[in-house]
Amino acid sequence: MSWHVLGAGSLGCLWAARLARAGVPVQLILRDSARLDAYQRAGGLTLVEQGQARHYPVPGQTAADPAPIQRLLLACKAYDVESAIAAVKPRLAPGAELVLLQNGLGSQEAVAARVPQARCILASSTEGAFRDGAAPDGEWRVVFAGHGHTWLGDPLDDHPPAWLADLERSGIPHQWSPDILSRLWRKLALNCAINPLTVLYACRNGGLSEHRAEVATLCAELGQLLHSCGQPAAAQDLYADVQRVIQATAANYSSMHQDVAQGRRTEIAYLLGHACAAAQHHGLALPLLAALHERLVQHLDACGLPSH
Ligand code: NAD
Ligand code: KPL
Repeated sequence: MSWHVLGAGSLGCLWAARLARAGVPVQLILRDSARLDAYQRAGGLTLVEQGQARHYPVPGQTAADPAPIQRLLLACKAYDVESAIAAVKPRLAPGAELVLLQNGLGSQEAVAARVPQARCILASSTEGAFRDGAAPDGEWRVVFAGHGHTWLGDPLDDHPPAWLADLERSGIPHQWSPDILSRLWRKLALNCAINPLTVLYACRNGGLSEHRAEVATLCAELGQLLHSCGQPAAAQDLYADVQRVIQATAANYSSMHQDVAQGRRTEIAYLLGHACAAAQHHGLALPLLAALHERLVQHLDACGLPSH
């Protein structure tokens, strides 16, 4: 049974290349026929691992292809998933399974509401990849930059799917997680405590060690939020973990910093925006978090980037 990967970007290509090289059938779904033509001219995708580039002629198609989809990896940005899933919805086979590989929260619920007939499996990944814009075939050339792990789970059904064997065979480090929502909330809290401040202070992650008090107050508010949202495990030792991540990634720019620096849309609505909306929903006053959101919105507006 074939995998379909919708979103031939960094993570989508990283998954497609590893599935293909393990002999697992996989197809990439490109945005439109112009993108499909460009992809076919490149003859497939290239994955660069430890400086070694290898080519994988993974077949491509558009959403208009008539073949039914049984197993879909949705690997686009959180703000694109609703339109992406709408485009392939008529193709979903009965009992189709979707893997939602988005950062933050909110987009997963929106997808599940659009395709109630499908099983939605949520994923949280610490793997890192980026497209090599400098190369001539940069669109389809992905650099595997950070080895990590992917947790997968289904809040509605804790039975692991049989296709986890495909991931095993493909060398995609993963674990079935009965507490996937807790993992996604924890990652969201880490990203809210670090990423916006790195944008506003125009610094690397390590630069936040000069703003310890602000980070500590943010973590305290995020902890309150996690408790109110029924995620106490995600709140445990949050500040210590944030400090650990700041130190371990001190030389890096956060993903949000990179997005803003490169004039790309951020996933603010699914990170800080989602956190503030959840606080409001629970009638919780979190003044620092709200002020941070407001400052970030103003900053993105000033940069001419979407702020919601
Ligand atoms: P990306 O921007 O590199 O790739 C997304 C791709 O989806 C793009 O090629 C885009 O053209 C395509 N797309 C969007 N809408 C589409 C549609 N309707 N039809 C077909 N294609 C469509 O994004 P990414 O970096 O791979 O990130 C995907 C998700 O994974 C994000 O939520 C991100 O936060 C998360 N994530 C990324 C990394 C990473 O290292 N890149 C790590 C962890 C988590
Ligand atoms: O995930 C991250 C990101 O940059 O998006 C870290 C490194 C944890 C910072 O929040």
